[in-house]
This record gives sequence, C-alpha cells and structure tokens, in this order.
Amino acid sequence: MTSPFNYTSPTVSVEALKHSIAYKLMFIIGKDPSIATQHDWLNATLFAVRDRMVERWLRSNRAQTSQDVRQVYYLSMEFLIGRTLSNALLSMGIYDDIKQALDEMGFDLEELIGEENDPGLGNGGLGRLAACFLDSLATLALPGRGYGIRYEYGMFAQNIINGQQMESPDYWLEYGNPWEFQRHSTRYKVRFGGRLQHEGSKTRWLETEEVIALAYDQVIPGFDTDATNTLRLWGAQASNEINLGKFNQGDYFAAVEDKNHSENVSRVLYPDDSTYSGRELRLRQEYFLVSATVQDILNRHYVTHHTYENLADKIAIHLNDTHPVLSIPELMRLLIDEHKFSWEKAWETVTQVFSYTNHTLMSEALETWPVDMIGKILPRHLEIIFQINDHFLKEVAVKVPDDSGILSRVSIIDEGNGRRVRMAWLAVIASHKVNGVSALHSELMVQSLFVDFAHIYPDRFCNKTNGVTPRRWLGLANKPLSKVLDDAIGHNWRTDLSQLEELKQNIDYPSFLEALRKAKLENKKRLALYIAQKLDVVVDPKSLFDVQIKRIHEYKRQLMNVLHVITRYNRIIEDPDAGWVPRTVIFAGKAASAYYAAKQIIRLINDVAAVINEDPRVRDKLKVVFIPNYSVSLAQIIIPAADLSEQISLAGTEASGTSNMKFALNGALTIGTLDGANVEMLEHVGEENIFIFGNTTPQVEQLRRDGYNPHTYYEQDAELHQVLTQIATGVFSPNEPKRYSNLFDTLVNLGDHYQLLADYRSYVDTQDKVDELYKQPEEWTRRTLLNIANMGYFSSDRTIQEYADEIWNIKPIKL
Ligand code: 26Q
Repeated sequence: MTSPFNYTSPTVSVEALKHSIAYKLMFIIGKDPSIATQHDWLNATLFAVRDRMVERWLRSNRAQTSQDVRQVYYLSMEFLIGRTLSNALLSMGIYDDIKQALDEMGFDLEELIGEENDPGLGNGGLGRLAACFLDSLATLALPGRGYGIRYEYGMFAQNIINGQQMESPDYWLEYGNPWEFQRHSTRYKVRFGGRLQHEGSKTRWLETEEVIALAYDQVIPGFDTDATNTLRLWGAQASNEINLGKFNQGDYFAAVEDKNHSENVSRVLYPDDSTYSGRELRLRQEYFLVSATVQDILNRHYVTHHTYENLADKIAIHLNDTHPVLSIPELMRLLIDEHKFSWEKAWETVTQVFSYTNHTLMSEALETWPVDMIGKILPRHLEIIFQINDHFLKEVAVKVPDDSGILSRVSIIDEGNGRRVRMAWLAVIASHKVNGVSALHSELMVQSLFVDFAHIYPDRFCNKTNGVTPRRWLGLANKPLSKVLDDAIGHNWRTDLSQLEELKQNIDYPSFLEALRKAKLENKKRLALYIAQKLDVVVDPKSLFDVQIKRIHEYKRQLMNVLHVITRYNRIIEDPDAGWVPRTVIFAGKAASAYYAAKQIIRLINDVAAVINEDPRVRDKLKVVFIPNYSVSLAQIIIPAADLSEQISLAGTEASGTSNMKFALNGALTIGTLDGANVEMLEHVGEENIFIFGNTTPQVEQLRRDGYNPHTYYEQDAELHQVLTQIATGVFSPNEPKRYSNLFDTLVNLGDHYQLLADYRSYVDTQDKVDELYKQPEEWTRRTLLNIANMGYFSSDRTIQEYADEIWNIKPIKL
C-alpha cells in the first residue's frame, strides 16, 4: 500500500478545483453557499490553492532536509510581500484553470483577487527587496528562509483629508490570514531585563521578564518549479507565568496589563522617517526577532546534526540592514553561555556565518542605541558587545598602530554622543561580507561611512546591485505587455530575464511598436479609471503619465517635481497655444507620521493639484493627482501605466532605488539623476534612452564644500523665482497665505540641504526634452523598447545568484 503522505498532485482539472473550493467553503469557512459573502468565496479559493502549494512545500522541505545542504537565513524587520493569491496561481501555472472554475461558479477571479488584503509589513524599498529576494530564492531552488515579525498592525493606512495626510491603523488580520500556518509547538522564550551573575568564567542572566515568540509560517512558492521556501514570522504571546501568576493571586488587572505589555512587542511596525529615534519598544522588537530566530536556527541545526561544531559549514545568516544586528551578540551568548563554546571558537563561528547589507549612508538614519538602554534591556548582550569591541580594538591597534584617531572612530561605542552603540560598526566587524545595493552606493560606502573599515578589512566589502522579481513586476502586474512579449519571444523571460534582449530584433517593426503602445494605453486606461473612481478626477489616458511614487522624503525631492509642475503651469498660462504635450503628473507615497516637512510636501502637492485641476486655462494640458495609500498592490496598477519615471534624488543619497527598475521594465522612460542604480541603468540602456540631469555626486560634494548658496539661484533664475514666490505668498493656499513660508525658508534661506535649487534648471530643461520626444510616438516607443530589452540585469534572480555564489556559498537543492 502506498503511504497516504506520498501522493502526487491531485489532477488539477477545473472540475477538481471547483470541488475543492466548494469543499473549503463548507468545511473550512463553515458556510452555506447561499449565504457566503464574496470574501468567504475568496477565502475558500485561497484555501483550495494553498493545499496545492503545501504539497510542494512538504516535498521541498523533505528534499532540503535529506540533502543536508548549507542554507541561508534572511533576517529582516520588514517583508512587503504584497497580495499572494495571483502570484501563487501564476507560480503554479493554474491561473487560467482557477479563473475558469470560478467563472463556472459565477465569480470573477480578478474581482476576488482585488478583495485580498495586502499586508503592509514594511516601509518601502528595503521590505519589498526582501520579498523579491524570497521569490528569487524559491524560484532558483536555493535553500533559504525568511525570518521577520508578524506585526498586528502594518504600515498605517493613509487618507488624504483636506489635502493633508491622516493616518489610520492597519489591522490587517481582521478577517484572518488564510496563508499562515500557526505553529503551536514552535515557540521560544525571549527574555528582557534582569541582572547578571558571574561565577568564575560562567555568566548567568537572571530574573528576566519573558515573552513567548510563536511561529507563523507562510509558503513562498517558486515560479514554475516544485521548489518552495518558508517565510517565518514571529508573533508575541505573554508567557504562562504572566498569564497565571498574577491571575492566581487575584490581581486580574495587573495580569492583563502585563500581558498587554508583553504582546506589544509584535504589535506595530515602526515607520521610517530616516532620522533615527531610539525608541525602547523598537529595540525590544529587534531583539524579539533576533532571539527567536537564532534559537530556531540552532534548534533546527541540532535536530539534524546533533552538534553545533559544524554550524559554520551549514548556515549563513544575512542581516537586512542593521535592524537584526543583535543576532550577533545573541549567537555569541547562546554558543558561550548555553553550549560551552570558548570565546574564540564562538567568534570564529559568528564571523563565518554573518553577512550584512547596508541600505543607507545618511548618518542621521544610522542606528545607534544608548549604552544605558541596551544595558537595561539586554545586560548580557551589552557585556558581549563591549568584549567584541575590546578584542577588535586590540586587533586594530596592532594592525594600524600609527593613526591615533582611528581607534575612537572605529570603536563600536561612540563616546562622544552620550555613549551610544553603533550598530553598523558591530555588523561590519562581525560579518565576513558587507555589501551595498548599487555600484555607486557600494563605492561611496567604502569612501565615506566605512572608510576606516575598508582599510582594515579590504576584502570584506562588495556590491550587490538590487533587482526586482520579473514574475510580480511584469508577469503579474502587466498582463497586456506580458502577452506582447510572450508572442514575440516566448514565455521563458520570466525565469531568464536576459532573454528580453531578443526584443531588439523587433525594433524596426512598426506593428510591434504599435503592440507595445497599445499595451501601454490599456494600462493607462485602467489607471485612469482607478483615478476617476477614487479621486473623482478625470485624466486623459493619451496624456503623458509622469509618475513619482515612493516614500515622501526630502532627499527624494518630490518638492523639485512640484517646482517643475508649477513652472509648467505658469508657462501654459503665459502661452496657451504653444503646442503643449498634455501631461498627467501622478504622485503617491506615505510620509512618516512625525515627519513634518514630508507631510507639508504632501499638502503642497494636493494644494497645487486643486488649483491646477480647477483652472480652465490649463484644462487638458496639465493635471496633477496624489493617489492615497500607496502599497504594493497600488504599485502594480500604477507602474505599468507610466510613461515617465521620476528618479530625481540628490546624487549620493538614494542607495539604489528599485522602482526605477520596475518602471523601465514596464516600458517607461526614466528622468533621473546619477544616483543609486540609475547609474547602472544608464550603462545598460545607453544615454540616448534615458533622461539624465543634475549634478553628480562629486559636484554635489564640491558645492557643499564651496558653501552652497541657494539664494543666488533664487535671484538669478526668473522662472524659479516666480515659482518660489508663488508658493511663499499663498497662490496655492489662498486661505492661509503663510502655509508654506517654512518650506520656502528651508529652500531659500536655510541652506536647501538637498540642493533642489541647484538642480532645478537642468531638471526643467530636461523635462522639455521629454516633451519633444513624446511628440514623436514612434521614436518614444523605440526607446521604451530598448529600456525593456535592457532590463535583464535588474532581475532579482541575478542579484540572488550573486549573493548565493559570493556571500552565502549555497547551492540549489535537487528536486
Ligand atoms: C529604523 C529604526 C527605527 C524605525 C525605523 C527604522 C527604519 C525602517 C525602515 C529605517 C529604514 C527603513 C527602510 C529603509 C529603506 O527602505 N531603504 C531603501 O532600501 C532600498 C533597498 O535596498 C533601496 O533601494 C533604497 O534606495 C533605500 O532607501
């Protein structure tokens, strides 16, 4: 008799799917079809699809365990995975079958897909990168798992009320999360506080407060392969001691308070406002992730190997920024205090296991924690950090004896700043590889932030240019374009994006260019419909869609975009019949709730939009929209519809950017500075096919050194002068003329930190070139084709292959 667990996939026929969906509705959801809501049917469908993924998952896990290969653990405080259903259907190749099954049951798949919630468990680029990486790891059958936190509240929902951002909580678990498997028996104690007791060489950490970390697993399917991986998120639960202790003593309310306090640790995602603020709960969160994960890694290792001796051969731990960096002292602690390792052996293991990705050079965004705070919450870890530092500084003193300043510069403890622990330093010292996320960023990293470390450890630093998954960002988000590509070069670009090069053969076929244009128009119509429904603004799908969507940040310079919009507005009024190329300027993005300047930018965009969209003199020539509540699923609607992608950060500030890649892959042209991965995009597409403007990083630095004075630009450029005066005098805020006087001052009188005024002229002139090209649709489309065709390099499959080969040393499992 065959084992009941050894069966192969049930026939995935439409009939079988219909049967499963109906079955799930009754026996999992527990509802009669006659009263089931649309959401019930969605969940029934999710469960039916999930079953089919789970079979692969179990097979894949079995293969991985039996092959006993080295594997990577990717630690990240954020995973922005987006909606799961449609991605799962495409991965498994059952999209059309499910569509038909639902159709025959009287439902529209696309409509159900739109009902699925989009977990916002990340801030932006860093969290989305982690999600693209999981997709690529699975698709390449690489043994790896993601570890993160199951926040109850993700990124806040953004509402725009009277032009201003208002935040509301995102309780995304309201209707449950059908994709997760709660692992009741995979739970670890995470301890905080307490005191240390030293007995000889032994250290005991006593009288701690405890929280339980409970595992929730989600299947990550690879595309067109049986390979699947796991994303494990930790949720906090009060420990039984808390639950029972005070309850038994009759102190009911104290017990409930303690329970809440414990469970707060996974309650809410912290928003990134890029100026670092050391909040204690955030530190507890970081340790919560790290402690549960490291315990789990050790536990999983022990189950297969019955020893920790070979740990360094079998595991790699990757730190997505410094947020999980406490895993370094945590692994040291467990190896030394619990598993009897010597300091030297523990340290050797640690340095072979860890690697770290840096995502920012801006000093105000770097994580540093007060020594006192770490000492209070994690006394043993602080002790270990000091020991690591002592060992390291001794090593440096031997290596570089001459430079007197270096020891204080490279010390993990910043003595000058109220005594703080520099988390990035700790990450660099303990990792065998440290990478930046674009060529420029990695270069700047060793020249600026980590310059001393680059001298001490010249082989440690490397670059891994970011990438994006072509499955979600083309196959799923852009069905019309995918169809055009499939017809031209077949289906396989989804797993080998370099095949897009073959499209170049079609560059002289007008019918192919026409097909590209039609696909773009279809996407623009879809977005126009969305805008009409959500914002009650009518935009013309034939106008040039000029798009900037990303977190609102001064360094990203949405404000410079606004300066251009107002310039254009003025020019149209001045000369209405000058043959204007109609434009729709689209913004989306959230501002951290405490980031005043960013919120003012949102308000200004909306104020400007209100004036322009109402002005009969510009009518069809210019429209401005701010689409609220930006998310992964919104990005999937907006990006395919863009003609022009705005990547206009000040050179040297955006580590990489990843939406720049998604836009180009979807046939938008980029207007951008020589910043982040834009530099490499330029190299790949060629300078005729991208609009580059503005100062370069060395020019930016030069200007700063020479004493940059924005006031001269303000005085000498008449158009700029007019625009800034309009903002300052309330042309866009007539009810409150001084609303933007602060904003004006930051630009003109307070130093314009991100040099908007310096780049303004070159930006506006380049925008004129964009118009000229858009007037030649054939030529425009040829250039979009060359962008699409040259995006192969920016697949996250390429990025992950590089991490696998050059950092993690992992090989695919055989299935
Ligand atoms: C830290 C401490 C406390 C609270 C919040 C944070 C925090 C959270 C998220 C700090 C930073 C972030 C996110 C940073 C981020 O998204 N960086 C982006 O990473 C992308 C992927 O590498 C790059 O493409 C972008 O250039 C970079 O800005």
